Amino acid sequence: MAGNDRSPVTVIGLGLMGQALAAAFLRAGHPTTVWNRTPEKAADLVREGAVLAPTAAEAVTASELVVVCLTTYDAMHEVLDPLDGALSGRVLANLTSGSSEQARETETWASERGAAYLDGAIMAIPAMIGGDEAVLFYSGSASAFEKHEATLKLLGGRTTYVGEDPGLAVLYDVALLGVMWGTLNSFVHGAALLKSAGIDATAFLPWATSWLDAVKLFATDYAGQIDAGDAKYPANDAKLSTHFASIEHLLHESETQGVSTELPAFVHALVKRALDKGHGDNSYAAMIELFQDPKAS
Ligand code: FVH
Repeated sequence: MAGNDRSPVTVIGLGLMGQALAAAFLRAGHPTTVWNRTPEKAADLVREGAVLAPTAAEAVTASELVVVCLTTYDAMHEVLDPLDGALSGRVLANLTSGSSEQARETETWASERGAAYLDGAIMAIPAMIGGDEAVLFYSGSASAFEKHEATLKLLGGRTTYVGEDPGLAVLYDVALLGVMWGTLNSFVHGAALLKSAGIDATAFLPWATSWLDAVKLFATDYAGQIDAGDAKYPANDAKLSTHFASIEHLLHESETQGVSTELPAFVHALVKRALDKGHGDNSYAAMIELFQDPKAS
């Protein structure tokens, strides 16, 4: 029986994340088999009821659903390549971080061994696993996800299947990380500007976070404009030329306040390119054309 309330699960890899994954399955009452290169790391899980398989092959054959969480895809191949026949009929849910290219290659590799493949990306730290806010993306075999959805959702309340292309989970993951770094860099740069005038970052924080609500509204409009695909980008809120003038202010203030200009100079150069391409009267969504055409940069 697979995919029912208490179907067996195997977890390969008991690092910080793998242990959290196995613990979540155990808490929900799933018979959980674990394997780790260093078996001592299974001690707590075994006390909680997990079965420690003596070999990776025995771990894999203990359950239809095999969750893998290792450092790299190379490590995954080191562990699973020698098993071959054992993988047949299994659903491999690989939560190891890698590239979309590796995810696609691994789907081919798994299907050659008779296994269905799901590539997953975890947008959470171990302490969040099993919680309502933990986001996990899966892509690959739709039927495998459907069959094991209830079990996989035990790892995070915001577990989402994003499509058949196994590379998609990784792409969602890195795109969201990009949003995080873009936002954090801007926040820290803004904090540096205010610090230069004696204002604490904690005083800036509520303004920064409420400003993100406004940014959410802008992005909502831009997402529709990008998807329309008609290159119209109506400036419903502000023209790119208006943005450009404000970016020049940010650049100027950074210079005069003795704060690094690296970040605003980068944004300035990007937006300048869009203006040079004739997008001055468009919305900020027109910037998509720069990112979609790296050769033109
Ligand atoms: N920890 C986190 O917050 C993040 C969140 C987002 C995504 N990740 C990814 O999860 C993968 C594992 O991360 P981790 O935090 O569990 O990492 P470690 O604690 O360092 O555990 C690594 C496990 O991999 C095993 N391992 C490594 N190389 C090999 C190998 N050649 N053969 C067999 N096993 C290998 C290692 O085994 P051992 O050292 O205990 O014997 C651990 O089980 C990772 O892709 C993150 O990016 C986590």
